[in-house]
Amino acid sequence: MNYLKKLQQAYHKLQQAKKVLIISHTSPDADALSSLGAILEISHDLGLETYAYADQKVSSPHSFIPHEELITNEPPVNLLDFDLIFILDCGSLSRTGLEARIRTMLKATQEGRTLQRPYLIEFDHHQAQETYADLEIRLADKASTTEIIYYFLKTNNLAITKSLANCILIGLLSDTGHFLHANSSQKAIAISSEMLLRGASLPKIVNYTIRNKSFSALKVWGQALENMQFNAQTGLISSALQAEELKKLLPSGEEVLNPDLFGEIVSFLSTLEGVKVALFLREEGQRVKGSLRSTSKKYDVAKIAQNWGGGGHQQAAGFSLPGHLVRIKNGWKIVKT
Ligand SMILES: [Mn+2]
Repeated sequence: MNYLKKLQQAYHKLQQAKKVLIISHTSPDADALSSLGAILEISHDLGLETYAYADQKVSSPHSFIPHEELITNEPPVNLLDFDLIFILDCGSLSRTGLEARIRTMLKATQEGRTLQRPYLIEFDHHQAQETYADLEIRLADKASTTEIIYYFLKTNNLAITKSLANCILIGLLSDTGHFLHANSSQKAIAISSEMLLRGASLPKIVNYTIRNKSFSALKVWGQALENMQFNAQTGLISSALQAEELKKLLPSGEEVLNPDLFGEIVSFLSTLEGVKVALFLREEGQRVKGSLRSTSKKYDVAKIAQNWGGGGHQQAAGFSLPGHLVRIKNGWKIVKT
């Protein structure tokens, strides 16, 4: 089935539903949140009851994403209360924050212990890791999940309101690094232009996505640059921040960092001349989180991230490993705690 047919089927399922659970990935970025916002609006227009969830979502006092106030980090009580689950921009089940519960539910119906469960629809632009949804719309050549939502609206002849236009443009701008990354296709730029014609506000989005750094966040940038290492032979640039360093820069309770910050830092590292791959590591809780960028399609960082249980795109990927960081000569080592 081609993807336009699948998008029609997805809308058909949504029209039939009464109560829909909409999920995006843990520590949601702007594409994740604006995808949630868009599907929330479309569901409300159909008169559905909705529950929108993203694990570890921080509430932002300056929310600029339409309907963001309706997205919670409180997991839903019972998955079987819903007749439809929309999974957006997640890459894999492990990033939904509900992996164990969804697997248990799928197993229970497979084994006939539960007769009915919600229908699963997935919209995603990450490379495939596993197939679990009843209807999977995975388009790895699309710049953002909101680009897929644009095709969803078009194929089903749905009106693109000003707030939907803002959602689509926010996802496109943030996932293409404001049209600097290789995924800034002609189509992505054409859709963005159409969204402006439909009332999306570029200056407002740029203000929130670029001119959004706090004082402490810039201090974190400074320390990350201070710690950077470059190997001219391999073309690998790396930097890391230990929990101790982060704690010093962010006096307790002062603020929660924007989850996009570390992605922006690793993207900036990759701008050094001669870099092939950039790696940024940070300690968070009992884990080390890594972000990778590559400067050319020749170096597939999604494959590197997959080796460590993560995933992502060819030129931007991430992973998370249990352990902590130890400084060694010319770099860092991840040591099991
Ligand atoms: Mn995305």
